[in-house]
Amino acid sequence: MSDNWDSEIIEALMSLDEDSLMKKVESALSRGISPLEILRKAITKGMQIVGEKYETGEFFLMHLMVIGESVKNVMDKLLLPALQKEGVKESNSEGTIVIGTVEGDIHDIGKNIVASMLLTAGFKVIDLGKDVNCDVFIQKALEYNADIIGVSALLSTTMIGQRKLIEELKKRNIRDKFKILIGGAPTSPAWAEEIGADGYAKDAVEAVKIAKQLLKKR
Ligand code: B12
Repeated sequence: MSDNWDSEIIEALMSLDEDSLMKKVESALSRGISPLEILRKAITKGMQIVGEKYETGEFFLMHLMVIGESVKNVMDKLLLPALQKEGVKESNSEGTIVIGTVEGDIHDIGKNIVASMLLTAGFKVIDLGKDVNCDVFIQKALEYNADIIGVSALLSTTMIGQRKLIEELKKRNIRDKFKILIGGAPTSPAWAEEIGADGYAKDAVEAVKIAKQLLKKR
C-alpha cells in the first residue's frame, strides 16, 4: 500500500469489492494508521461520495445497499475492535447514554461509530439499534437511569422523530431527567435549537466532547 492509503480505501469502497476493502483497511491498520484516521479520511469521505453519486443518478439503491453492508462488516470486524483496543477505559464511569436511530430509519453505521467512540471514552452505552420507537427510548432511558439520550436520524423525513421524543418527554414531565444529544447528516445546530435538544454533534469525535460537556451541566 502506498502513501495514498486513503484514496485506495475509497477506490475499493466504490468498486463494490468487499474483499479488497477489507484488505486495504487491514493493511492501513497494520501500518499503524489509527482507526479514527481511517474512519475520517477514508470511510466517511467515501460514504459522502457514495451519497453524491446516488443523488446524481450515477449510483442506485443497490450500490447503497452493497456498500453499506461492506462498510458495516469492515466496521464490525476491523475498525470498531481496533478503536476499542486503542482506548477502552477500565471503568465505564463517565456517564450512561442510551442511543439509537429514530423510528422509520434504518441507517446505523454513523450511530454505531458514535456508540463505539463513547464506549471507548468511558461511557456506559446502551445501544438500542435502529428504527427505535419513541416509547422504547424513554422506557430504556428510565430503566438504565441514563444521563443522556442520543438520537440519530439520517433522513429528512425521520428527523421529526427527534422532536417527537422531546415532546413526549415534556408530556410525561420527565424532560429534565435526561440530556438530549442529536446527530445525523440532515440535522444541524439550528435544528437542535428549534426542537429544544441539549446538544448536537457533527461527528463521533465531537459527540464525545459534547457528551462530556452535557454531563458537567447536570
Ligand atoms: C449507506 C446508506 C444507506 C444504507 C444504510 C446501511 C446502514 N446499515 O446504515 C441503506 C442502503 C440501507 C440505505 C437506505 C436508504 N437510504 Co440511505 N444512505 C446511505 C449513505 C450512502 C451513507 C450513510 C452513512 O453510513 N454515512 C457514513 C456515516 C459515518 O456518517 P453519518 O451516518 O452521517 O454519521 C456521522 C454523523 O452524522 C454523526 N452522527 C450520526 N448519528 C449520530 C447520533 C448522535 C447522537 C450524534 C451526536 C452524532 C451522530 O456521527 C457519525 C460519525 O461521524 C447516505 C449518504 C450520506 N453520505 O449520508 C445515504 C442517504 C442517507 N440515504 C438516503 C435515502 C434516500 C435512503 C432511502 C430512502 C433510499 C430508498 N429509496 O429506499 C433508504 C431509507 C431506508 C430507511 N427507511 O431508513 C438519502 C437521504 C436523503 C434525505 N436527506 O432524506 C441519503 C443522504 C443519500 C442521498 N444523497 O440521497 N441508505
